[in-house]
Amino acid sequence: MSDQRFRHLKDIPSTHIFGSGTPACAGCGGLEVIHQLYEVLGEKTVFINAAGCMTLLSIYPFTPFRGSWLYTAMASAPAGAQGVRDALDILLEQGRIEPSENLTTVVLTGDGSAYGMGLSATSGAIERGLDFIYLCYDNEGYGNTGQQYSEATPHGAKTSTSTGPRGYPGYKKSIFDIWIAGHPAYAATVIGAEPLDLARKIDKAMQFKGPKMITALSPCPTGWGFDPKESVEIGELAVKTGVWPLKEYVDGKVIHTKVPRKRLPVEEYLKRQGRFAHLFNPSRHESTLNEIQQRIDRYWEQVE
Ligand SMILES: Cc1ncc(C[n+]2csc(CCOP(=O)(O)OP(=O)(O)O)c2C)c(N)n1
Ligand code: SF4
Repeated sequence: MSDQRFRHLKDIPSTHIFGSGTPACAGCGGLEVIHQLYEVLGEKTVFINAAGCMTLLSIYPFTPFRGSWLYTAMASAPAGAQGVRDALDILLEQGRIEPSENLTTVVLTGDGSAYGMGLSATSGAIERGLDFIYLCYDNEGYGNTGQQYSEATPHGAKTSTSTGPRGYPGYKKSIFDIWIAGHPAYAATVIGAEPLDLARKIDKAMQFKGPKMITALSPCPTGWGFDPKESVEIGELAVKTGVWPLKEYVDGKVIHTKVPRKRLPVEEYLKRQGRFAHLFNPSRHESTLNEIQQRIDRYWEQVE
């Protein structure tokens, strides 16, 4: 079982197969997650990458990936993954490649694609039972083009397109709930700051054939406004305040893999990030702060 493979942090491979020196920002939480996923999956993995920050990783002739990587338009990564999977299956069936040459097919996409532009292609891939892993690194905005809001942006956050005194007026939607409505083989939320939880989930996902959906909250120093060295701490606070529930969907059931029983006040998370600074200075926006806290409390009351 997966939990036996990764019992302790030291059980997680640390081969550094994901190359260093990428063009991504220092402290990028998305990069942290890709690194951890790649360690668990190994180099027999092909990435199908929707346009976003991570498409800058491979700039010919340089790439941090050991194997293949394909760049698609924002809306099309799951369709690209279908083509790659079909090609591999045909080659396998015709004996033109050995089973040992098979590749794990992974879609890599930001939240702009996952929650918005790519949702239709994703829904189709789930419906067709495509055998792939879908990884959304969720930096809660369109990072590559200057952190415009996306449907993953949290209430009250300032983005380059939500500049009013109260920040983004909308509410982050739950991509996890949207995915599980389609009954994928597996779905999970993860975060780089909880590497053991993440490794166990990737390992468990690999035991299923079909669509395996993973969404990772990805602290983004550039878009969220914090020092790159605080990236892991911000991720830990997202879990400890209950902002980012860690959970998985298996056999039609949702299980929380970590329940923060003594939750820290959400302010501990918000006040560390420039995108929420206007909620504290020059004066406190009590109604917005209360509303954010109440929504988190309501979520966990239903779980506990
Ligand atoms: C249809 C379309 N509209 C706009 C763009 C320009 N564009 C390139 S990357 C990007 C942002 C993508 O945001 P997200 O998916 O959240 O990934 P991130 O940049 O945060 O990694 C945009 C808008 C595009 N490539 N395609
Ligand atoms: S903008 Fe954010 S998500 Fe994009 S590379 Fe920089 S830190 Fe990573």
